Amino acid sequence: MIDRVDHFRWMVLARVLDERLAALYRQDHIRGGSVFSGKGQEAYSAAAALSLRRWTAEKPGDYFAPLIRDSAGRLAFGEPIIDAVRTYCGKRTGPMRCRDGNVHRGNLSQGQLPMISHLGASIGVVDGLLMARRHLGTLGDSVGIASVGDGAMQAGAAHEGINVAAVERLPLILLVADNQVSYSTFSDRSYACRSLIDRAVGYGLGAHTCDGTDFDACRITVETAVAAARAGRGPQMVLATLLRLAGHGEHDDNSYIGPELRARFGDCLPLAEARLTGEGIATAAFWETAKQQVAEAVTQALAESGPDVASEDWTARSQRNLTEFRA
Ligand SMILES: Cc1ncc(C[n+]2csc(CCOP(=O)(O)OP(=O)(O)O)c2C)c(N)n1
Repeated sequence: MIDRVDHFRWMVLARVLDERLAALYRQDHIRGGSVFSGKGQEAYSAAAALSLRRWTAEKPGDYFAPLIRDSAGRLAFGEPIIDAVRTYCGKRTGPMRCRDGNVHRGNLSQGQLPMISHLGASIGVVDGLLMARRHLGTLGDSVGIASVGDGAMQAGAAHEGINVAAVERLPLILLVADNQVSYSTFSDRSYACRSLIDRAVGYGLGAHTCDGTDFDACRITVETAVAAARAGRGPQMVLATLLRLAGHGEHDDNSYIGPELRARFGDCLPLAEARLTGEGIATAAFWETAKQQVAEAVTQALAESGPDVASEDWTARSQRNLTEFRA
């Protein structure tokens, strides 16, 4: 079972990191495109990653295909803070060594997929990894999470990926965050069914829903879905309902989100903090530690250099030992 205070700790770290990255964007330190915030989605994202098994030297673990709102999940699944800062700031020491910017980073050897597209393409990639491991006889009870938004659920790639997972009974958890808006298109212009969870029946997926602003509900729901997939009960869909609390990216001021929508949804972080504080659990130290960890990563990354275009050989990351670039 996930420790709920630990869950909160990852939420805080993600919020602090996202806010610092947004500040770096405004200070013109970002080289890899825009900055994308997971503000409001930390509870759901961290719950997902904490339900997964990390990889060890001896044993492969689960897969996590995060999206642009998944800072919390990335961190909770083991991504070093500095990997995010180095990638966003275009440092050759970053995990993608400047071949990819901002959110297009990952580490396959840790089961964390580099994001290829926000619009559903990662579902088929997780399917493929799970099928490959099944064919090799190394899948065991591993599972994979593919994270998507309400907009991505309308894309053809998502349909194909979900259908294959269902037909092959893959241990996939389709993690859907309906945050009411895809870029600036509201959900009522994205789909006409009552709720996206209705689609689970049509595809043949297990169905789970939660209030994405309630960190306890997120944790319990995602853990249940992951346990079902791990136990061989086929692919599971989880739908969290919440509101995107930032712009699509930092270039977008989010002004099209009206007061009614804002009034309908809370922010998972203060809600979780109030609950913990009410139970006598002190939270201030989590903020202090997170700010210090993020500040250290930013100071280090900003002091590092970008790629030397003339000397880089641009071979794939998998073919080179990263440590030589960090020396
Ligand atoms: C094929 C394609 N079309 C359009 C885009 C631009 N785009 C990126 S994210 C996005 C909206 C995604 O919305 P949603 O899936 O709801 O996720 P959210 O951003 O709300 O987390 C769009 C239109 C893209 N990346 N790829």
